[in-house]
Amino acid sequence: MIIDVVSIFPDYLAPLGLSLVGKAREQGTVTINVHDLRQWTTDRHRTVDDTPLGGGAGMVMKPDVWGQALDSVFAHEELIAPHGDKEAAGVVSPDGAVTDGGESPPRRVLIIPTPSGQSFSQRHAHDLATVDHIAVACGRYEGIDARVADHYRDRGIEVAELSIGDYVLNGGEVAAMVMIEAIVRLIPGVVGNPHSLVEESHGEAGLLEYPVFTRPPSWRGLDAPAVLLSGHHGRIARWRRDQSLERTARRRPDMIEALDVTELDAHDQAL
Ligand code: 6GU
Repeated sequence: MIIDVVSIFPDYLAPLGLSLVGKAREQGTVTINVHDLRQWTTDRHRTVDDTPLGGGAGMVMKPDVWGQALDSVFAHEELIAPHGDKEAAGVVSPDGAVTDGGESPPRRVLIIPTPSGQSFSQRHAHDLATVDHIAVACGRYEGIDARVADHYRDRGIEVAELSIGDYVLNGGEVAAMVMIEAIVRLIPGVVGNPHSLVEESHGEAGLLEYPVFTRPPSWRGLDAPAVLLSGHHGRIARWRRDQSLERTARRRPDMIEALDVTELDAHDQAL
């Protein structure tokens, strides 16, 4: 996967060199390029914004500068991963298997982080983890001229305007990092133990994760639940299931409403 991030504060994205995402980059599982939007300005002041048409507070990011930036980033992709020749482009697993036969055209998505977008969820993360090329357009001020999204959609690029929650940040950079981390950890081989992806909160069960404990069994007068020390796998699974349900009901009643009852029952029968 290739991810191109465009921002007027490229240094803001430095944490993408650390930890799990940093390791995935070193391994070559993902290529992340961070670009300074101002390199695509042409005026002496390197202007990226202008006053809103129709009036109002704040500034709007200029479509011409974003157009130059995103044209460049999406053109670049063809050079790196020529359509139909992924093997030559180096998309080969360490064991030599080619990930994709090269029959399908590369999937390209433009993510525009914005507080007025759809809510980014684990479902989006799973879907975006299968994309060949993601460009992330980080806006500041009051946002990016709306024609930018329309233009790339018209050109056949999937455009996802996504919010990370109901609060306002100063720009898209932190939201971009949140989404990139959620996506990259779902690419096969990035998280060491694939089982840790299965049971986690917001996974398939639609429930929050149960509470977890480790040694010592007693700490500052607090005992870990005895069932976890029983060695009885069936009782442990049942207890964890109950804890997940109780925790979800208390903390996220909206998630209980959304549960598929048939699926829930099927899962419970198996315990
Ligand atoms: Cl994606 N951007 C900004 N600026 N603020 C946000 C957000 C995104 N998601 C929640 N708040």
